[in-house]
Amino acid sequence: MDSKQCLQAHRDLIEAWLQHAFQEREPRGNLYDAMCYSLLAGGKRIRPVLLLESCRLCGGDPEQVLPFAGAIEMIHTYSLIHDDLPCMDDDDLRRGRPTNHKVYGEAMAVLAGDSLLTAAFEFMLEQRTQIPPERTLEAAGILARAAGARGMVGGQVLDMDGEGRTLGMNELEELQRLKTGALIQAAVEMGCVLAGGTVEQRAALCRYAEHLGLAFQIQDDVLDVVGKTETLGKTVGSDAKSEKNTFVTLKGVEACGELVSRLTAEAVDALAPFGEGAQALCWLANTLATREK
Ligand code: GRG
Repeated sequence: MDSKQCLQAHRDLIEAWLQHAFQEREPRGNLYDAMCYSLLAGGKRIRPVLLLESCRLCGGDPEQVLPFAGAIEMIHTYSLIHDDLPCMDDDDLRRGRPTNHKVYGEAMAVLAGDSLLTAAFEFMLEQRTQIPPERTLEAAGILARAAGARGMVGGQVLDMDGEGRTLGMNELEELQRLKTGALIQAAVEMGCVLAGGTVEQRAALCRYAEHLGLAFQIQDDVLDVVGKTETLGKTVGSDAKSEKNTFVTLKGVEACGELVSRLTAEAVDALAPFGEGAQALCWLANTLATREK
């Protein structure tokens, strides 16, 4: 199996697991529909794939850790639902479809996000797998920390605080390290911990994720600008959202491209201790760096 096939197999596993996650439903109005509307809307599934592949790389069985991979995608999805709300980014479209609140209303979108966040912990702690309890607890702790005030939510707050003023490169990196990077790093750490990986393996995966997370966000900023320029014929900085602090507003598209290449090379270097085994993670880093959406 080559790298692409290996990661596609992980993606198929997580898609199938997510499809069945909320099959048993209590009568709760359209809460479950709202949750599944966003969860099953066909995202790239980068975080669960990172978790499953890190687990495999450290000697674990990806199928055994599916509830953890599903949990991280649920938390990612909740963050997108809440981020799209009128009180935050006020977006109408996500993954090519109307945003959750446009379909189900604001109150239900808040609740769908809340339920996905709590369901994540329910699935991880249910213990239906063969994973030893101490590894389960450690993995759940990693995710809790990465998702909350010391991670993703904290990054969102720094982002809000930075609105209306120009952030420096260090401030922007710190913000993105939390907002986007924390979940990406949690994914690889959880995979390693669940597989019973070594301290050295965990450190190497963390270095990989740190560089990958930053490269991913910078590329996202570039695609945002390039997409807008191409579809609307607008120039950078010509609408309200372009006024946000991004790597492109700070450095320009060209410098961002160079930064993404450098960070991707560093992510790949970090995996040297794994040798040939890390091919799929290297392929993923290079693919994300050159992605067009
Ligand atoms: C509102 C609690 C709360 C947190 C918001 C992560 C976040 C913090 C907001 C999401 C908005 C955003 C543009 C974040 C930057 C990270 C990013 C590029 C998210 C999109 O992730 P992908 O590309 O999305 O993995 P898909 O759709 O493929 O899953």
